[in-house]
Amino acid sequence: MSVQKFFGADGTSVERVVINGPQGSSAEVYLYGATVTSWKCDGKERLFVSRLAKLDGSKPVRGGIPLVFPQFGPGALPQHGFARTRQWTLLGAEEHGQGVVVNLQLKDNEDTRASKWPFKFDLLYTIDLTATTLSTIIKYENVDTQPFSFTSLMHTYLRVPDIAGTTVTGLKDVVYVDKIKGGGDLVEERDAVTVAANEDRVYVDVPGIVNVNYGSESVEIRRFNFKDIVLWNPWAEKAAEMSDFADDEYPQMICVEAGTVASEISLRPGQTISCGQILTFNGSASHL
Ligand code: TA6
Repeated sequence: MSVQKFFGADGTSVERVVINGPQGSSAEVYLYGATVTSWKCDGKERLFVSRLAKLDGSKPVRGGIPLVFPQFGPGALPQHGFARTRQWTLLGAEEHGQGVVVNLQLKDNEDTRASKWPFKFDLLYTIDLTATTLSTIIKYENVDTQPFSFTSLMHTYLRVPDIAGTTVTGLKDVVYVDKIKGGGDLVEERDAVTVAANEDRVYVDVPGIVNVNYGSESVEIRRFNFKDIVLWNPWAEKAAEMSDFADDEYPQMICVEAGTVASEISLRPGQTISCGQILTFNGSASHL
């Protein structure tokens, strides 16, 4: 088990770290946006990153786990907020009995304080890799003198062998908002949700564990203090509109994103909350 640092062109600042965990597991994190860009376990890559993704800090990474904070979607700030386009600080890394943990930090700076969300904050991001799990938890702290509210999400791009053979379970009877069809609240009727077109849905207050299943394998998404799940696939039409996403890639990915976006998280000065997810790869898919 180890953690390797890779430096940027200037040779002094860390650009990304590679975490080598037990049983051949590994993960890669770019300090730009604290974006996890790779998670390998059981010998395969489990996250999707477009082959056209920008990894030079010129725009958010098209793939992996971009972090959405303090605003989900469009709004007063740029789409999905500023956390995914900021340089985070590597605080350190350490091994523990089952794996390796890496800590990163983002604090407000002159730019964020000049933005439409000018509050003082401190985010501590803990990424923990074990043989079959990747845990990503953020501790949000209000270091301002004012209360503040925000929405946040882990915009996870999962790699799948084929979207046609992929299902998402754990969403039955959950209220959702269809951002494409518009209209009011709907209720999911399917045990196993399939994707066969451009989908963009916000499932609200999802009670339990969600699984993404393909063949005999699955990735379990266990949320921690996050209420909602966003499900997205651009399909052909939206893929064609994105310069950092190749037209033929949409069948190999599905975004199943843990967050609190249908309501806001509010923190008083000095208050903190920890939210995140634990992704578990399951080779036997015994839950199906
Ligand atoms: O999370 C789904 C979503 O909000 C979609 O509406 C789509 O815009 C996607 O995120 C990608 O957003 P981006 O700003 O990364 O192009």
